[in-house]
Amino acid sequence: MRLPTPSDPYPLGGAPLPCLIGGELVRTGRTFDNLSPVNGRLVGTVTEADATLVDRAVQAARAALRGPWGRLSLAERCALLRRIADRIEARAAEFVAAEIADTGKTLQQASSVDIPRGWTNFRAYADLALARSSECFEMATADGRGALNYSVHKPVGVVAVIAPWNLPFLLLTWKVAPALACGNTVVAKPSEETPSTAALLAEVMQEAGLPPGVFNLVHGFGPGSTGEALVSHPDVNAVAFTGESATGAAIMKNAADSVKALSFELGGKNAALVFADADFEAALAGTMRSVFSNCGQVCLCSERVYIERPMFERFVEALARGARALKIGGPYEGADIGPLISRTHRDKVLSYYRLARSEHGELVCGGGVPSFGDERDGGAFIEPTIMRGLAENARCVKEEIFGPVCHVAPFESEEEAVHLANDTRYGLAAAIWTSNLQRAHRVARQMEVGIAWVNDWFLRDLRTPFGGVKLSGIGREGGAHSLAFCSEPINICVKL
Ligand code: NAD
Ligand code: 6OD
Repeated sequence: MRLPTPSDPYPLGGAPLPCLIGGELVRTGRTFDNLSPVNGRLVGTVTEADATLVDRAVQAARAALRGPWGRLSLAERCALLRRIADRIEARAAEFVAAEIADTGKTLQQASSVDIPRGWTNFRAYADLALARSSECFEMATADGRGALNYSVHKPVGVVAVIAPWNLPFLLLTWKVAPALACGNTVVAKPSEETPSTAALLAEVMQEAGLPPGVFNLVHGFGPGSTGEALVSHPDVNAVAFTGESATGAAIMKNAADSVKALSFELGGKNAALVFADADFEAALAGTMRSVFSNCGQVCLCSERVYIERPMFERFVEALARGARALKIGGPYEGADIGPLISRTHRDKVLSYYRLARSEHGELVCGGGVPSFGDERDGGAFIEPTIMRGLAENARCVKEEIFGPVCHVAPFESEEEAVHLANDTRYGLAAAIWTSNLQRAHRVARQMEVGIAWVNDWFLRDLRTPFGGVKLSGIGREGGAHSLAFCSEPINICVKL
């Protein structure tokens, strides 16, 4: 893959980013600004879709269900998905540059995780949809001739896809790909913070030859704006949403009147459990990654790190050394972590750093804002931070912060470790570090989460169930789970 350089122009410069509705690029004059979190400068302006435009997008998606798209065979649809993947890969440098422009994330993160996962999502769901089988049950009947039940998968209809800003392209395509693979049409809304890779995806959809109206893109905000209009639209059949738990609750209310199918991937307050028998270096490197990757802005990040007492002080010292050594900087500077997504989000994370002090915690390292003496001081950079000494019911230990921060605490026994990990209203992911195989299996199955990693973190096989329990979500995505959400099975019972 050719990597972009800082001198590459923003790939979508010029007119405001348009919405894509029924195959037409639409600009209305109603726009909002997209600011760079690296320096606060304007990246570009974006067309905001109001309720009228959202309605047009939904109607275009409905109409496309009855058009050529609805008549394509599964193999033809999957060939289109592969063409989309190929076009993304061919334009990878633009996608990486666009993701970086919106988020400020490091070149390494965008080019090795975010964008490759985008094209992989399309290929994976093309493979999965083609390999899917359907159920068949033979039954006995009173006349002795029997009957055959078999199921056929039909599309759900119009699927609304709403994505957050932390892994914008990865998470948007993660939901768009299975929806299209199953023959649905889509109205996608990226986060207002990160419109650019979605805008490039709209171009790619057209290049790949997707019929008009199959993929529609609306930009805008959530409450009282594009997002709310989309999820309450009566002609949207299903909503696939990733974002905050509170937003999931709001969407649920607005989707209730038309009883839409919902798939929610929500927030987390994930625990890492480091047992004293763990490989120290592997656990340390893994925990550095699980706390600080993407500047802590991954729903799976470990914000609570529990370490078995005999290893506690040594592990905390090493973790703090690692955190202090992280290079903070702009996307093209070879930094380990970039900025948070915005000044507003930084204010929220800093408020937790202050709260930790007032909750009688100690900041082992970090807690502030770095100073560069250049334009990056206008950005949203923040110091990686480790807290200790907080009570288990402190807000910093209970609430999702979504920054480069964790609280560390010791545990005395396996039972206590399990109790601490599960003592939260969230239930997304856990990371368990141990060299005791029996303990690994025993502890993992006691985790009240959707995803438990043993001796690794964020190792993904796209066929596996992905999602959370409690406040962390509804349903599972990944593999057969996404295909099931995106399809309506119809059982056909044939009397023989
Ligand atoms: P957010 O909930 O603020 O916004 C997500 C999306 O929802 C955006 O596109 C936003 O415009 C839209 N939105 C907001 N209010 C809406 C409403 N009332 N109706 C319809 N749409 C609305 O989340 P965020 O701040 O963009 O992302 C960070 C959050 O996402 C964190 O809580 C993180 O844990 C979570 N997240 C979860 C997962 C997961 O897989 N479980 C993955 C990534 C992020
Ligand atoms: O890897 C994935 O499929 C996925 N949904 C990751 C989510 C990360 C949260 O920020």
